[in-house]
Amino acid sequence: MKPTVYVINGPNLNLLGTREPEQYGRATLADVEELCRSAAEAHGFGLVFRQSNHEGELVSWVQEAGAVRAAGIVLNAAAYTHTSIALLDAVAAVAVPVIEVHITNVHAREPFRHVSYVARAAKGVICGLGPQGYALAIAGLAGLVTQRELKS
Ligand code: CA2
Repeated sequence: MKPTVYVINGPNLNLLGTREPEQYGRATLADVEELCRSAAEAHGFGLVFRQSNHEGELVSWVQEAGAVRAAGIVLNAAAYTHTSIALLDAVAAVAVPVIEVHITNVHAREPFRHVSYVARAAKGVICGLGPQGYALAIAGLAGLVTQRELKS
C-alpha cells in the first residue's frame, strides 16, 4: 500500500483566497490541496487533506495519522500554533514526523506569532514561502522516508 501523508489545516484557512489577499495571497485552500496532491503523487504518497476550525478535531486527526502509521504530517495549525498545548502534546505523542508550515513569515509579523508550541515537537518548520511551503514539506517528508530506508 502507498504511504500516506496527512495535510492538516487549522482555523480560518478555509477563507484562503477570499479575504486578506495582501497577507495570504490569492490561492484558495482548494488550490493548496491540488498543489499537495501533485507533490504527494510525485513522491509516491497518497494524500489526506483536511481543514478544521476546531482544536479537538485537529488533535484527533494528528492521532489518526499516528494510528494509521502515516508517512508524515504537514501541519498548518494556524492560530492554534501559537496557543495550543493540546496540539503540541498530540504532535509529541505520535511516532510520525510532523512538518509545521505557515504561508506567511510569522517571524516578520506580530510578536505573538513568533511563538510556536507545535514547533517544540515538530521535525521541521517552513514559513514565509506561500502555498509552495506545503509542497516543500511533502518533499521533505519523502527525504525522511528515504533516509529511514537507507538506515534500515
Ligand atoms: O501564515 C500562516 O499560514 C498562518 O498559520 C495563518 C494563520 C495565522 O494565525 C498564523 O499566525 C500564520 C491565520 C489563518 C487565517 O487565514 C485566513 C486566510 C484568509 C483570510 C483570513 C484568514
